Amino acid sequence: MSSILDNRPELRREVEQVAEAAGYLWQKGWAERNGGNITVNVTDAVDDEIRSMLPIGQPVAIGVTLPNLKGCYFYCKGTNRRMRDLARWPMENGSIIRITDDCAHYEIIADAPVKPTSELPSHLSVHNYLIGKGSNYKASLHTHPIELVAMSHNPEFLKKDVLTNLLWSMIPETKAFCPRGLGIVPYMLPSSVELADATIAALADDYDVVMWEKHGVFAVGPDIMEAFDMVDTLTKSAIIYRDARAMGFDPTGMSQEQMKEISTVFKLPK
Ligand code: 2HA
Ligand code: ZN
Repeated sequence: MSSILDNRPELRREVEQVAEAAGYLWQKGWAERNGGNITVNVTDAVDDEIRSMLPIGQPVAIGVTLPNLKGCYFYCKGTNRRMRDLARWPMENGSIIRITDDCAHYEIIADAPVKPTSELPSHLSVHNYLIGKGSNYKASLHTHPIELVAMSHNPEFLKKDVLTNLLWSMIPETKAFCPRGLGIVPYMLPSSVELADATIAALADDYDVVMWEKHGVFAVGPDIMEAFDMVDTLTKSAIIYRDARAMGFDPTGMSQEQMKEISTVFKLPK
C-alpha cells in the first residue's frame, strides 16, 4: 500500500520517532489499552504536493478556534488506538491532519481515515500556545507513568513545587534534564476543554511537564524523544523515592545547596 511517507525521508523520520517512543511507553507499562496520546507538528516536513492533497472525508470541528494553527499539519495518534500497535504500524494507528483556514476544523489527509486522539483539544490548544510564544517545541505527549500517577494521590505532593523539589533531589540528572520541574493540574475530566486550558496555564507558568492529578502527565518538547526523556527522568526519580521508602527509610535527598550548584553549572532556568 502506498503511503504519504513514501519518498519523504523527513516526514518518515518524524513518524518513525513517534513509533519508537510509542514502543517505549508500552514497554514501561505507561500505556495500558489505548492510554496516552502523541501529537507532533510536522508542518516543516510538508511539501507543496501534500498541501494540495484532497482530504479523506469532511472537515471535523476541533471544538475550539486556534488562530496560530492555520495551514499546520500534525501527526496524531488515533483515538482508541493502542501505543503498542502504533509502535509497529504508525500510519494505521495514527494519521496526518491539516488544520483548515478557519482554524476551527481539521481534515485527515493520510494514510487512512483514523480519527485523531480524544485529547485533541488539549494537544492542539497546546500547539497553538507554543507557536504563539515563538517556541521551537513541536511535540506533545500525554502518558500514564505509574509511579508519578501514584504520587499524585497524595495531597501533600500537589502543593506547588513540592514534587518538583522532591524529584529533583533524588538524582542530579533530574534537575539537569527536566530543569523546569513538574507543574500540577488538579483533577479534571479527561478530554475536556477545561483540562486543555488548565494545561496551558501550567505550561505558561514555565513547566515543560505537567501532572494531571490521578491521571497522567502532559509533556512538551522540541521533538518527541525530548518530551519522552523528561517524563522518563522524572519517573526515574519517583522510582528511587519509592524504593527508598520500600526499603524502610525516608531518602535524604540532595541538599538545596547541591541542587543550586547543578543549576549554576548547567546554567538552568530555576
Ligand atoms: O487517549 O489517555 O486521557 C487515552 C487517554 C485519555
Ligand atoms: Zn490519559
